[in-house]
Amino acid sequence: MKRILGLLAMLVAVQANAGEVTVSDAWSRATAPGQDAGMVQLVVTSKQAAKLVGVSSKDAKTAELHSMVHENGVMKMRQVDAIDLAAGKAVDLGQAGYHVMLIGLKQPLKAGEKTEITLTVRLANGKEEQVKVNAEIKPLAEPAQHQQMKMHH
Ligand SMILES: [Cu+2]
Repeated sequence: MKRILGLLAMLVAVQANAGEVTVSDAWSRATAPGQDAGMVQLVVTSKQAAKLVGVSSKDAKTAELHSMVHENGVMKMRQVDAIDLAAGKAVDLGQAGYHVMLIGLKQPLKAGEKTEITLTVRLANGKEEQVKVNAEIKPLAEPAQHQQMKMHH
């Protein structure tokens, strides 16, 4: 009995320490020669209502949260301060019209490698949580996506 209680206590402890925020399906694209910016897409889920409020990267000078909208037939990207995360809902940044932008890459993104970013999430209870994410780098984008990158910079 004591052993079972001990195990239960351990389980509870692990759950209490587990993050409120999980990230999956993080990926980016390999960069074309001369391209010094990249986009990262990912799916983020927070157990409690939260906001994604920041992002950083060791592989780039700057990392920003961006929205992407069609305006008069032109795709435009803008930096946003925060992205809402409803409690328990998996938010696919790409589907929601967002992405993480890496600006001033220190080295090219190569297919098959990974790039690490750190997300900052502000929870409804006021606490902030940092989540490290390894984004898988996929092979180079199709021409249409190159155009988007050029418009941005
Ligand atoms: Cu962007």
